[in-house]
Amino acid sequence: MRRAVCPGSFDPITNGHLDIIARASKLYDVVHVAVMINKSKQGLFTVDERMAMIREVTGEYGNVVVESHHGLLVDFCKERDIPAIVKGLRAVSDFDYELQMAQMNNGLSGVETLFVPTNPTYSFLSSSLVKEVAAWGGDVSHLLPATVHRALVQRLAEKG
Ligand code: COD
Repeated sequence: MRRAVCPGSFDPITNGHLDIIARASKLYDVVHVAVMINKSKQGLFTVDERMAMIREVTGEYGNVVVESHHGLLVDFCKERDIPAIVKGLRAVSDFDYELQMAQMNNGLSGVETLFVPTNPTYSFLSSSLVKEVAAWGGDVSHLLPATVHRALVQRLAEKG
């Protein structure tokens, strides 16, 4: 059984994330989507809300398992016997940090990181930018799955 993990904050999941998960799901038997918990970062959505949204929008793939983890990504991998991390690369600006993490993770546990070039349609897309644009009333509906977009608009309205 070939397993891989797509890790992230997913606050919330965007079409850029989804594109990488969909492509990984064609390459591996099982893809674990790991919502990594960062207690020092207050998210717009709770971890449970993020997981529910990811489950909903990845349900059609059939081989995606959505989980959360507090701690090191390499420990998540070790506990589940996952040999590969799949990451999307948007631009050169992503590369430096992603390379550092890939090398650190490999040094810690031998886990490999595979980089998938982003779909150019989403190369500028990040959860934080989407939240910022939406908070100022910009239209981000084409950048998120419809259910996620509705949840984002509602959450921002609740927050005032
Ligand atoms: N196109 C393609 N891919 C994308 C796009 C896009 N538009 N947007 C995001 N992605 C991919 C990237 O691969 C990105 O890395 C991943 O999705 C997750 O993105 P985010 O923004 O949801 O999450 P980040 O960048 O906050 O995630 C960082 C991690 C949580 C993966 C990292 O900090 C981590 O592994 N933390 C766990 C603790 C740990 O092990 N630390 C040591 C690391 S060496």
